[in-house]
Amino acid sequence: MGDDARGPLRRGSIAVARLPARYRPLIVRGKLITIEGLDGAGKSTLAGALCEAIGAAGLPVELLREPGGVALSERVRALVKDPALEVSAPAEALLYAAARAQLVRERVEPLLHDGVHVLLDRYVDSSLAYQGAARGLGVELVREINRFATGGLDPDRTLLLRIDPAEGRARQAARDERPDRLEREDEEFFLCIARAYDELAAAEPQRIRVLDASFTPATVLSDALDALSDLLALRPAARG
Ligand code: ATM
Repeated sequence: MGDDARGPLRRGSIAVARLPARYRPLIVRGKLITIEGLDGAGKSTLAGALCEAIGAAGLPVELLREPGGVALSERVRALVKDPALEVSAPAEALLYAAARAQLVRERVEPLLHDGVHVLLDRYVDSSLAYQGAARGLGVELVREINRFATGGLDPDRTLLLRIDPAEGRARQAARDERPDRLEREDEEFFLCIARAYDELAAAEPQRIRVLDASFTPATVLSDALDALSDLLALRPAARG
């Protein structure tokens, strides 16, 4: 028996006892849930609240972010956000894809294999909207690059936090942080991303559930749990 075969592991807010190897085939694969939207839509707030709510419902869950989540990808995050660097559109798309490739192999796939649900703050749809549409590389080309990067790992469900780009910008400005390289782009860039997200959602309504991000965080959380209830078999009580 390998040394990873037993012992409690912290997963989100609950402890999961690992099963001996012979019971591994009985573990149901975890679900990959991604959260998307413009900056200022409240993705991180929702992601944290969702992780707590799913953990409180007794399900193993882990929250990760993109780009990031593992050492290599956190370093790529610092690169792509650095306003001092010149980064061409193809380089940008490949950097995000490289960060994703590492995260998928090092963390996401092993967690899903262990039956842990993974909540991911941004994933391939971000690249389709930002690099494919707004940077003008083409959604299909960027999709292809990412198929290679992820080995074809698609989300089981995606929550798209929809916000008016001007409101997103205002919320972002109110945070009083130095804008990163992408946040310095003009209004048209963010309008283009918002349109691209809408098109992606219209093309895949079963996977991508659109949530109105102008509501309060509590309402957005409740809407998100409704949008995940079938996937995670959540009982109404778990949805507060
Ligand atoms: P946040 O963690 O603040 O979402 O930062 C990630 C930035 O990287 C965000 N920038 N803005 N504005 C969106 C951008 N991004 C991409 O352009 N493509 C991607 O594939 C991902 C994951 C993020």
